[in-house]
Amino acid sequence: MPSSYVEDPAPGHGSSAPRAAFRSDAPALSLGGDWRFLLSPTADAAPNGIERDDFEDRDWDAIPVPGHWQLNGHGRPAYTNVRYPFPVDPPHVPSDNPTGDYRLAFDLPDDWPDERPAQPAVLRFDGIDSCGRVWLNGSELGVTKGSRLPAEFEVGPLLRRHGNLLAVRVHQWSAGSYLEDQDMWWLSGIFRDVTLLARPAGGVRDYHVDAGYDHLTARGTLRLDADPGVRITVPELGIAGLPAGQSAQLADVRPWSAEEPHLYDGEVHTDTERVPVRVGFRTVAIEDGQLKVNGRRIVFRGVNRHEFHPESGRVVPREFAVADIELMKRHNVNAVRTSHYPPDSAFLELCDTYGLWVIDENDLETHGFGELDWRGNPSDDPRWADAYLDRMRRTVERDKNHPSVVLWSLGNEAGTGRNLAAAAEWTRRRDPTRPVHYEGDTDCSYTDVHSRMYAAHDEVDRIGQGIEGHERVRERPFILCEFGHAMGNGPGGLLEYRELFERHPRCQGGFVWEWLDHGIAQQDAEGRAYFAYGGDFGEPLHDGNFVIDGLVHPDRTPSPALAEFAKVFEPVRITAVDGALRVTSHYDIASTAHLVFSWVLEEEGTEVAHGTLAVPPLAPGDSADLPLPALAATGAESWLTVRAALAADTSWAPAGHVVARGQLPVAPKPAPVAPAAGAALHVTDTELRLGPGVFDRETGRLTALGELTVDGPRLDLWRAPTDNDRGSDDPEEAHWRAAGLHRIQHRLRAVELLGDRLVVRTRVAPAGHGFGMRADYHWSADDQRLSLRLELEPDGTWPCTLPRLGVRMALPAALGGAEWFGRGPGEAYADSRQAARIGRFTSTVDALQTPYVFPQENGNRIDLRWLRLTSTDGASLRVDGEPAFAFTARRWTSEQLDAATHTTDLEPGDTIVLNLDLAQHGLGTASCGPGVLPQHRLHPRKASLTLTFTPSHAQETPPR
Ligand code: IPT
Repeated sequence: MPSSYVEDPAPGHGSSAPRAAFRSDAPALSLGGDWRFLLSPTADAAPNGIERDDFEDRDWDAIPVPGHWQLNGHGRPAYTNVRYPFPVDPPHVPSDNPTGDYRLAFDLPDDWPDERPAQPAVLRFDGIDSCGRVWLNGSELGVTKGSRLPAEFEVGPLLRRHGNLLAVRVHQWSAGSYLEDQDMWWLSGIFRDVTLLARPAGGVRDYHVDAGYDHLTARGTLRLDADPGVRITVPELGIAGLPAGQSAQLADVRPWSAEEPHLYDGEVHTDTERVPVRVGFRTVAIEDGQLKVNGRRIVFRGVNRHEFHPESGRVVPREFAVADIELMKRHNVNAVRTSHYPPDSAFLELCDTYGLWVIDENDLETHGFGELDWRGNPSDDPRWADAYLDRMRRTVERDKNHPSVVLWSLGNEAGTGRNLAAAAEWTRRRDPTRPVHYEGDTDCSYTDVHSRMYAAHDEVDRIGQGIEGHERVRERPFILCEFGHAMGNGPGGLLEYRELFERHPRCQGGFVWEWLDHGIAQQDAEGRAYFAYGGDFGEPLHDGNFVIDGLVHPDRTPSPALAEFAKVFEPVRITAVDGALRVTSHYDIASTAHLVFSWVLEEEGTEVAHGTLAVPPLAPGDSADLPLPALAATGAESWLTVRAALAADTSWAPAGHVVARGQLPVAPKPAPVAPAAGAALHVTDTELRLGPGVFDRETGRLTALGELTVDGPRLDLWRAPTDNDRGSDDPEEAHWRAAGLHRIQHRLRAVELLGDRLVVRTRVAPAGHGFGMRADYHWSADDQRLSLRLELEPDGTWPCTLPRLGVRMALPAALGGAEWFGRGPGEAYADSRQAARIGRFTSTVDALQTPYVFPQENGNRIDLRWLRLTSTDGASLRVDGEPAFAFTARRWTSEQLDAATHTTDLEPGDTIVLNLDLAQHGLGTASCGPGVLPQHRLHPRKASLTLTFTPSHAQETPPR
């Protein structure tokens, strides 16, 4: 029989009232480190008496606290998205309820205050997943639930100078698990800090610093709410000992914002305790249907952030939190939704300091009830009312002093019901300074902000026009609490969302799902590193790689999508308008005075001139038109690149960091290079020779280019489907496979020898279908160059779009270097191409690959004028294209990429597979959200592409 507290829907018990998280000058003892640990398969199997001093734990293992037992050699992680990994039988949990017993013996440090009667002290747990029962020195302190929320227990009278014994029994499953169905790994244990805090008599129990800003008068109002006797001092503002309950009016304060996070250092204090505080003045309001901070409309250019580390799970070392924030700021992210629970408090301190708007979300999700049409959903069941309120209180009380927090969120995907409405009401009463958010309240009956997830562009447009949704929501600010599902390669369509946020004042941005891939670092049998996802730990029920959907890879390497985000949401836009240069500020609050502007002129990607630009400081929304720098006429294709960079170092990036960039064409591409012509066709029994090209006599296939052995090029329509191709109820991939695009056949219609030209006519089609594509290869050459004009024409009625349209060829593996003039440096697709600029780039075939945790199409470079692949011995192959083309180059085929499920499945073969494309289908975000927008879809069409191949020889080895 399970212990009653485990299955009790009520919150835990025995802990003290929730309060703000803070560190003071009172003594504190971190209890992190190695604890003794025993994992039992069920609660009943756990030993009796672990709280007793004389209990023998010599056979137990050591385990780090904070930590998850599944990532420290006990049990295994499991991933489910929506479904509960146990029967939905609330509030019951499985009998097989892994139970971890933790024991720690500790002494008080010598300088710990020693008073009679005993000095008060609290034992603080910042997070135990999912339910912990706690004893100190044989006495039970209580039970805590609410995994990502703190619990404090009074322990003063129980403490001993030496030989304290702390015991904690942690159950993997509890009634609380029904409220914690967030889309993430199920990971258990004491995973946040444990601290013993001395509580001086007459100290600061709790406090709320309310610091408002009136943008009309530039006045700040500072008010401290706390017990009588508590005071606040902020020297810079001349505030010395303002007592709790009083407020001070302050002229000319510098407000706090995500763009200018000004904080005033101060202290909340009593005679016996001092708490350092950082005060940020700002006022959040909803006016005219818009969310405003300090009187200004703000736009969330945000991300959803889970707490995750590839080795330690939801134990996130501080330097990783800092790295996250620096990466966000450097990529023009200005907001975070703490999906779907309050993060470690340290993260919010960093948001205050660096400047990010935060939606702080309660630790609550009951998504799995959706599978039952929300029958029995705790959100509307009175038995869970206390638990809902308890969680919300612990969130708000803990985090109320952070200026970065501008909205409270009741939770995520928990249906709707009275318990949520009550939580909203309590929150509004407790903290009238921040609006309440919850996406599931679709008609805003108890929330302040209209929020949706994954709404398609046209729907957002209708919302912006005020012609969609309940009457009440039409007057509210609108945000996308989730959009742009960043699973695998994608999302596409961010630019079109940004345009909507600019068109409609009430559409105030959103939060990309999500910040990072939750891949768990593993090694295969050969010791090769890879990242694991759902199913890799033998889970009977799992949701595969749906947990790999971030803008950064698990090790925080930015994915191409993050570069796209940075470009789409850049705070300054640089464009060409009627021969002038227009600079527009898209900051919400800051002026552009902190930026310096510079320009570079490049001819065919090589810098020929540069200079600086004097741009007057612009207020938000303003723009300036500047004359173009006087530039000498050039013969080659030339582009002017203008950059806006930080003038001085900031906390998140050094001076010179580029925040925005624009490119203007200066001199167009000269007339296209004429295809090679004039060389005669030589015919032997087995071969056709045309300039540097050698063809198979029978099939007309190219077999050599000069000294390079090649195979192809042949028409190719397939790509390894992306997660977005595979997603949605009506996946593009299913149509492609049904049409047989992954198994097309090439029928030779004719090989025509026409003097100085070779024409190879084919029809390309999948088995079992009547439609196909005529692909005719028109070859001509001179002595050095071989040109192909590919003529394509659909035949019959095609049922679907095409993954790609181009040719594939095999090249010697030695051609592992790449240089091109076109867009780069990163990958780009039709609907995710803002980050790719025109330039000359170098890379290697290996470095061209984006190692998506779940392998799929990647690495496409677009708008190439030319490409050169090189080998270390000096051999090379240059390809010029008309029109511009795209390429991917890999050491494996699309079919191998398609079959791979982990990065370690990709083994280099003995050729390089080069795809040269006219186009690829866009990416979209159908893995969760809308598919590819009509303008980015690739339909079968009549098309022509000219490619000129110029091979060059390996350098001869110099004589010895
Ligand atoms: C949405 C969830 O809120 C989020 O946690 C995550 O699971 C995301 O989907 C997909 O990765 S809910 C979905 C039903 C729209």
